[in-house]
Amino acid sequence: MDIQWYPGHMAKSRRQIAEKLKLINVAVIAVDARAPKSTLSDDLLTLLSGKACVIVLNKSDLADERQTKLWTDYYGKKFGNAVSFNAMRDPKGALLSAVNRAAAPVIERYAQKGVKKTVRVLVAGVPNAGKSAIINRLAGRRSAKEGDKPGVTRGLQWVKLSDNLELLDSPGLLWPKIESQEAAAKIAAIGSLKREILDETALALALIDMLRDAKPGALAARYGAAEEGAAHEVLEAVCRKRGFLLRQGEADLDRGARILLDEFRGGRLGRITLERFEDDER
Ligand SMILES: Nc1nc2c(ncn2[C@@H]2O[C@H](COP(=O)(O)OP(=O)(O)OP(=O)(O)O)[C@@H](O)[C@H]2O)c(=O)[nH]1
Ligand SMILES: [Mg+2]
Repeated sequence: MDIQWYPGHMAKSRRQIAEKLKLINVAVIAVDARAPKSTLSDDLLTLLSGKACVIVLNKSDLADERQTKLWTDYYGKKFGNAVSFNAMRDPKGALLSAVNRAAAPVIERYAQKGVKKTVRVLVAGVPNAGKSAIINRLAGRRSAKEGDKPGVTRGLQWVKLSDNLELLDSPGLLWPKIESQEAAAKIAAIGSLKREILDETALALALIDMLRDAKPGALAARYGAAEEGAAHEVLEAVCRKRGFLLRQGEADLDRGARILLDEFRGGRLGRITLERFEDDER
């Protein structure tokens, strides 16, 4: 599978974020807990270098709990602050504390001059990671537009939490050059790339391999089909089990692919992390 992914407007979004950086005291970087490595962009880290950061492993409800803990601990040590989060459900306390911890030195500096500082927090990350949902959770209201597809947030938007805390929502960012097709496939599998730019059948075949590696037995348990053999045989078996057949009795692979992607993304195959902490070379 060959993924090409950098739409023209992303360079503009990156520029818009860069223009606002002077105002920003803390950067909340939203990564997807199902792919905590591939969704943490080096390009974004470079853009934000020097800022106090909080890494949020969002959508933790869809990821393997143990893996999320390992990755959160690791990022906490590496970047100072990291929390796992479910923007649909979790109370905001732990994340707010992490933001306040990250902001503390700035607040302190201003306090010494007798000034009460408004802390400005950028929320950034790959498309569809849940940036707007995180903001809404922190705000306790639907201030930012959310949606279950990438590219929902189009421009920068300030959301005021209180007199001394403001959040900046931003459009999802990818980076110009794909370093690894493997990472790109994971980013695609979790739903951070637009459907229109993907060969979904090829992606579903790649996802079958990822799933067999990340959680053996998950495919068999969900679809009642053998998960050994070539990926296309597994997809075919899924189609047959679900009755996705074309007129001549052939498996409707495109339909099966779409369902598999949707069900994985919706957590129907269980809580799965595609990047095992133990496997990573650090
Ligand atoms: N299960 C689950 N779903 C989540 C979580 N956070 C966000 N979502 C859902 O994921 C989808 C994407 O959320 P958004 O907040 O729009 O994501 P975003 O990062 O702002 O996306 P863009 O603006 O398109 O870059 C929405 O359907 C959210 O309801 C989470 O922690 N768990
Ligand atoms: Mg958004």
